[in-house]
Amino acid sequence: MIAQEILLKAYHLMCTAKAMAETYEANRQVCKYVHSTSRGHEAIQLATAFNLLPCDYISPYYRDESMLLGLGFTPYQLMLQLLAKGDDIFTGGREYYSHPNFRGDDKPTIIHQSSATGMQAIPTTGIAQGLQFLESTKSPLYKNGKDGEAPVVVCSFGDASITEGEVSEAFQFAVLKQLPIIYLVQDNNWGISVVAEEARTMNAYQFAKGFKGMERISIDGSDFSQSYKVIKNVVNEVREKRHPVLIHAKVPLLGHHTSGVRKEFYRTEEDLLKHGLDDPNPKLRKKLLEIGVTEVALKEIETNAAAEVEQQFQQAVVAAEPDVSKVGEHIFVPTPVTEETGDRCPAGNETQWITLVQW
Ligand SMILES: Cc1ncc(C[n+]2csc(CCOP(=O)(O)OP(=O)(O)O)c2C)c(N)n1
Ligand SMILES: [Mg+2]
Repeated sequence: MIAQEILLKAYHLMCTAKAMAETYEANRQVCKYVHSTSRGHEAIQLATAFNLLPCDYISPYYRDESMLLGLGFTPYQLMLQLLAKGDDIFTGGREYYSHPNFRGDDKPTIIHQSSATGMQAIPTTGIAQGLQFLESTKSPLYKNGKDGEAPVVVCSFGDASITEGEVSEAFQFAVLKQLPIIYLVQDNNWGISVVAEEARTMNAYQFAKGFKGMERISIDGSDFSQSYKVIKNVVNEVREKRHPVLIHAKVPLLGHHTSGVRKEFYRTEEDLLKHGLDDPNPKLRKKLLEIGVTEVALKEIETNAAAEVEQQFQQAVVAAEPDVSKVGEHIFVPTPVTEETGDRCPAGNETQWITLVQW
């Protein structure tokens, strides 16, 4: 049984994501960058976020806005990136919507995210390798959760992106080294305007079978309760057993691929209707009614979420633009090492320069 409080929190954030998508669609002319929303993917994303700790690491992709809401980022913070505002906490208005990075004590760490699909696979698998190294060498840099939980890494993808070569490289290494990483593949059957049948012969679950040592599971990612239970179990397993797991989550795609395209142009009415049947929002609403939450209480959540989004969007619209004089900042981290130290030819060292071949 999942606590009612968790289900209500998920419903509130699902309604928030829905209101955000509607607000962005109605205000496309002021949204500086093309953006994707998480509509259809909310359940699996929230379930994932709710099961992570500040000691963990996650690489969300551009559709993971509900994941970011679930981790505790506010709509206002996300909107500052959408509108390319100076106070955007992720990139100071320099990058697309839902391209986060984060280092702090109250949420998992997020490395800088690229727009190249699938590109998160190798660096994020590298984080898991780094954790394994720190753990095995008992490094003071290795940080457990406050109750001693071992950290895990989550790498999130869309279904089309995992057909890319670098993703296979990452999977190969994760199974070879048995790294503590969860690959979450959100399968909406689409890669922009290309359907699965045009791009691949197998889904992520079937593909994962080829990687010896990869645990795998396929779930209905539009069902919050199922997603929450599975993610909780998988996260606990990886915390304890330290091995890679791939989660294949089937989800509908309810919005456009991005604001830059119109779904009606490349999707049939039948396809749109079929995806609409799996909307996670009414599914969770129905479940809440079944467990006794009243219609009045649900309406209140919906109204509050819409009002919060409206208020935060207006606030973001009037937020300051980036300061032109700071355009050169945040390109490289300033290095503390600016001068060479040490001795290249220490006394008593006869062979000073050898190459591996000479040796
Ligand atoms: C390396 C690379 N190739 C192509 C693109 C263009 N592109 C952007 S999104 C996308 C489709 C990705 O589909 P999927 O991974 O299934 O995610 P979804 O948008 O369906 O959630 C493509 C091909 C890109 N951004 N990067
Ligand atoms: Mg897809």
